[in-house]
Amino acid sequence: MGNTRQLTKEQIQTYQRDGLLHLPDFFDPVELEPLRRATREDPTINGSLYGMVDREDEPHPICIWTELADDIIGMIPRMARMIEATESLLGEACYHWHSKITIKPAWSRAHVDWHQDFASWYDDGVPYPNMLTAALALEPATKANGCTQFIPGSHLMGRIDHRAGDNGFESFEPRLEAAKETLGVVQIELDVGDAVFFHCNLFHGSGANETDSPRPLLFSSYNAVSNAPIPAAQGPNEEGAFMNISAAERAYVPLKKLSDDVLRKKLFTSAFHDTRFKNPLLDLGGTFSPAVEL
Ligand SMILES: O=C(O)CCC(=O)C(=O)O
Ligand SMILES: [Fe+2]
Repeated sequence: MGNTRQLTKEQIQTYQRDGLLHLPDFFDPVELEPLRRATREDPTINGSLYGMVDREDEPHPICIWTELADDIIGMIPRMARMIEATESLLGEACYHWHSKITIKPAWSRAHVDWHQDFASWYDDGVPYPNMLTAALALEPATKANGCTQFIPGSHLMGRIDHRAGDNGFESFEPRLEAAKETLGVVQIELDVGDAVFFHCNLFHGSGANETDSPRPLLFSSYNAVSNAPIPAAQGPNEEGAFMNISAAERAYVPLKKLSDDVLRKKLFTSAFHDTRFKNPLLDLGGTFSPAVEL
């Protein structure tokens, strides 16, 4: 069974215009049920969650991995529909960059502050903003539980410097506010199995969870094969450094595509027990808080 979900020309044009493409029913909830159940039973994801702190110091739990094991979370990023949709949008072959599960706990005030993912990937030495992320819902993501929000079209603003320059001047906030004003914010609600693919320069973030159940999302990020990092161009990458991700893990490694029926056929070893998650270097400072218990 090959890819059951080829993107149309119109969908590719939508992604190019908006920097995002919402794909309802990208996975059948039946395929995701074992991962959904495992995440409900062990919301610590095998004790691998760390808090990414927002501006108010509230920890937003995430776990991150680069190597793809034969468990469900190592197989999903290799499935034909994921890779082929990504390659249609990037316009060339892709490789896996990293994947994450972010869990917004019940009644959590933690935000994911507005950001562009390419801000940190640029500091990994990546030359072109030809990268994207696919977000996949393991439980419904709603306005009430803090679904991810986006500023459609903001990827066309390019990468916006989020650090003050030599003269102490920083234009991130005014540019972000102008983008919100002129382009508007969309909150993308997702049902189980729905996906949203988004460009690495698209502004996004998410708000509080005002419900009594957690909001887990699986994010898989990909780079174009021709766009592997330039080692000499690496900068001070907060995310990569804190999460202890090496240059070798960012380099191009061929991605072996799996058939689209691996979840239906239950060909996985476990839900997430074979993945080697990254552990943050907590001594580097305040971006991550220690392991989060849910
Ligand atoms: O969990 C979310 O809503 C967004 C997470 C995100 O954008 C990130 O981890 O880069
Ligand atoms: Fe992000």
